[in-house]
Amino acid sequence: MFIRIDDFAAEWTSEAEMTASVLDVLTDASLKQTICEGRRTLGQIAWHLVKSPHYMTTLGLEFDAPQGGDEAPASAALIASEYRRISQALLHAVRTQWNDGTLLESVTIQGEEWPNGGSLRFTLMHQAHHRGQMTVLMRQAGLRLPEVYGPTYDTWIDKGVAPLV
Ligand code: NI
Repeated sequence: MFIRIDDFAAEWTSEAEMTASVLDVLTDASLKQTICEGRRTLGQIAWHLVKSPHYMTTLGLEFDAPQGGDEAPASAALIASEYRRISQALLHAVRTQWNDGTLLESVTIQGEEWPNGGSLRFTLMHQAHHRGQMTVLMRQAGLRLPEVYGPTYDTWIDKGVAPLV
């Protein structure tokens, strides 16, 4: 969990940039790529990443929800721009409405005590989890992936290095 706002801010800023770089590669057509028949699409997972930071308002933070409803938009550009807005809104809310002491305060969520600093950590891990799901679907949709935590197959090739198996 986070015990300092500055630590969260640094990590969120870096992770949000990675997420935005992944969302920027999406095309409208690729949003229809599915995990398997009848299950979530790439567009739905991307939209889940845009909507989920707003769950933090249940812990007392106040900021605007993303535009649009529960249904994933058909526009990849809209998903990416709404993500940038919501990720900055979350950070701004944490910086201006909470302090280091608030991170130690707990909220009961479904019968469990969650310190706010733990909820912020969960939000980051949850985002990384779904971002990883997205990159697999994006490859299956024929998109070229950006580097997230290291080189991709394509960037190894660009460097003249045999990709790791
Ligand atoms: Ni989720």
